Amino acid sequence: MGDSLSEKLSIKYLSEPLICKITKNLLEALAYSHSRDVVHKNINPDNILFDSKSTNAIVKLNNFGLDSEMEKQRSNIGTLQYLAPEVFKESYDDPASDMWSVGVLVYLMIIGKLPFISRNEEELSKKIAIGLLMPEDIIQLYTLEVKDFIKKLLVFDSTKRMTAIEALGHQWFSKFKEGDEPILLNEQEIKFIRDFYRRPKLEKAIFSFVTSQASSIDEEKEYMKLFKFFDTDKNGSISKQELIDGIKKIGFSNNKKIEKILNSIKIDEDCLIDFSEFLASISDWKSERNIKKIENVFLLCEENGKGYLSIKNIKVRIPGIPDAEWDRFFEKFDENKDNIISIDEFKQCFLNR
Ligand SMILES: [Ca+2]
Ligand SMILES: [Ca+2]
Repeated sequence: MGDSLSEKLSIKYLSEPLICKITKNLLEALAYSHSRDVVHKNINPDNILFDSKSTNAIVKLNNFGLDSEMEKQRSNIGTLQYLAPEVFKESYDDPASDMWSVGVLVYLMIIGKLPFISRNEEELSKKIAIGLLMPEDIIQLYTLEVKDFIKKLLVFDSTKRMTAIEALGHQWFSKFKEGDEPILLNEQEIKFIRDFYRRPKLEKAIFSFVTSQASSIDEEKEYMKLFKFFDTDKNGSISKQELIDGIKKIGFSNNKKIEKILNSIKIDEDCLIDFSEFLASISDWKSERNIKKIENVFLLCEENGKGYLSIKNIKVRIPGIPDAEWDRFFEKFDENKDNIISIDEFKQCFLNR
């Protein structure tokens, strides 16, 4: 079994194609239950479960129609924030009320916070009556379709809200192809990318050299989706602006931790990274599998079975780097100053993040 949506939201950042897919799954479950006059009444991230940890996980809706529970839960503002305005006053038996909750949920996944944040029912009603506001700086990073989708669900008049079937026909769902969902990024990986940019050109080159020699096809396929997600102008490299926009998109602009990481990205304006550099930046070089890769590449490049890399030998493998940079590299990683890089010294280059 995988996580609930609330667990996912607390550790990972979701991309729009993935949010779109989760929403579609959710609507299919709702369309089915609504066609049998079953209203869920309690849609919130705790009740949305994934059947596995992969990006292909199927979404399951838990805790259908708990009437007696509802009364108890109404005093709980956490749950209340997902409820449709008409539910405050009257019955819970309208499928349209579930659709409001779907709107709240999609808003939360996209924007990173609830649409109507309030301490109590009265305040919540007032905010809902004022109407929906979407922070422009965040929503502009997403498609116009998802903006429209949210607007058509968070409609005060329940009779004017999209039904589950209508929602499934919304153009948002034809925006992405199956398999478009990039894997999720977590905070650690975002830090890895930031730290990679800070490295000297030569170290970046060594990282991508090892990556291009040793990554598996499956790995490349999976990360290619993520690379394409960042490379919005599709020119085969990620610019500083594309990186920042992409991280904002997956990192929720109002997430304080991500904001801090973003602010610490200092990249030359013209700095671009290609796919193998990107793959290198995001890899967990401390993992056993990657340490194995580093060793294999080292053995591939070393001096005829002598077990080390000399300056001359390594320069041939990675051309186009000024001598001064090589000097700096040896200064930093040739710990015992014998002008050769041993396998342990080579590994330190990757392990010192
Ligand atoms: Ca680009
Ligand atoms: Ca040495």
